[in-house]
Amino acid sequence: MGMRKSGLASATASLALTIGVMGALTGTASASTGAAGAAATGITVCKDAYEQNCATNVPGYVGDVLKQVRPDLQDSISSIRNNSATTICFYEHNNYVGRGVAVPSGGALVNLSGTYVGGSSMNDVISSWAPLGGGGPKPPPGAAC
Ligand SMILES: [Ca+2]
Repeated sequence: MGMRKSGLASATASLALTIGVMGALTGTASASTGAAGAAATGITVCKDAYEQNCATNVPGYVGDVLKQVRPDLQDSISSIRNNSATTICFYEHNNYVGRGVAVPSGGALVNLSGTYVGGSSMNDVISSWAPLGGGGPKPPPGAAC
């Protein structure tokens, strides 16, 4: 009797340990997927200035923010960070049309209210984006594209 209880307690402790280890491994696996996997584009778009209220690791090609990323971000993006490997051009209309603003690899625009293209601000207008073609020099953050 005492022996059975002890065996059960041991099995339970062993199971708990296994679950704990699995949890740790899963955490490690998902962290490394986040760093190197397809989902980690490094592109962050935010509803508010200074990188507040963000969607992280959004796709590199987004033709329609409302349908592909988050409905509330359509015409609402106020800051951007691009930690992808390429310059991304962010456009005011769907499907890569209209005024565009470049964000180079490793660059950010933390307050689009201060970024003017064609005489008006790029704040709360962005509706699509895509990598900027060509192998030329990187444009400065905020350059028209
Ligand atoms: Ca906004």
